[in-house]
Amino acid sequence: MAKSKFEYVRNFETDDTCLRNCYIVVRLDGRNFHKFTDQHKFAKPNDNRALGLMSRSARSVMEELEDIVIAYGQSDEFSFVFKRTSTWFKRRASKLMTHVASQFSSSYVFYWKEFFGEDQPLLYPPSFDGRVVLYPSNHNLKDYLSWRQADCHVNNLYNTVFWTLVQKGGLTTVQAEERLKGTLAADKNEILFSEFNINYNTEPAVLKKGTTLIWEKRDETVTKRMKLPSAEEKEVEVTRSRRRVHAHHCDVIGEQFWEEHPDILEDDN
Ligand code: DGT
Ligand code: MG
Ligand code: MG
Ligand code: MG
Ligand code: MG
Repeated sequence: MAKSKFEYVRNFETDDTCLRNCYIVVRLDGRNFHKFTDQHKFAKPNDNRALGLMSRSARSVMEELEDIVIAYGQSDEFSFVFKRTSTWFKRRASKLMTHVASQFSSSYVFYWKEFFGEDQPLLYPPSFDGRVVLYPSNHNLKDYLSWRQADCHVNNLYNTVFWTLVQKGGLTTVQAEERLKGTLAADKNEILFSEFNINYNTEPAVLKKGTTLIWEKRDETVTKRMKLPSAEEKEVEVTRSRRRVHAHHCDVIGEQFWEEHPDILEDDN
């Protein structure tokens, strides 16, 4: 077929192919969630319904898109890591990022009711920004995930003390902020423990560590009805190994997680 005279405009498209051998990380972050969480009456500092919905949406991203080996989320953000050998969408950054962002956003809306029920309707369409970052080594990728998990820890400790001072200590938000100025992690732990009898270490792991999603093979047993030659039906148990996305709320900064799940990362050489 002859090319139209308009065809040349295609050459204006820029090449955004991600460098070979690198892990492709797409990080999403809720747009203006300060307002969104306020208007939808999210519990402070952490809303379990919201965390569940974030996780559910991230699982849908992993199940619907190809080659994501691990995802990590906390607060209003989620990072998705494509395997370094992925050739999905010819490694075009814009394609990968927009597919992740739109699959996540539509899932967030689609599953909203499952987590928030009828009492908290979705008041307006939320959106998520996305960015792509490439990491050339396992070391860099682990440091990236460690950075996000350290951020989760620092923010959660701060928010836990802050809202405890307000909700249980009767301080205003301004007074709580003043009280925490210049305090170190140990001071915050101490305020929680000595003034409110809260041991930060026993707070739920999902809040302290965030959520890590990975593919895992596990045995699953289901009961099936089988027709016997005699036309009788019989219930039998069938065990199959199934690969599914599983959530962990564990430390990813140390080596243990990576030693326990050696299939997530490919070798550096
Ligand atoms: P951005 O990302 O620049 O468009 O603006 P924001 O407002 O989304 O800022 P960001 O992403 O730095 O901070 C996340 C906001 O979401 C922050 O105001 C705290 C809020 N948030 C996240 N998870 C929860 C939650 O479980 N409960 C409540 N109450 N707020 C939450
Ligand atoms: Mg932001
Ligand atoms: Mg945000
Ligand atoms: Mg954020
Ligand atoms: Mg198309």
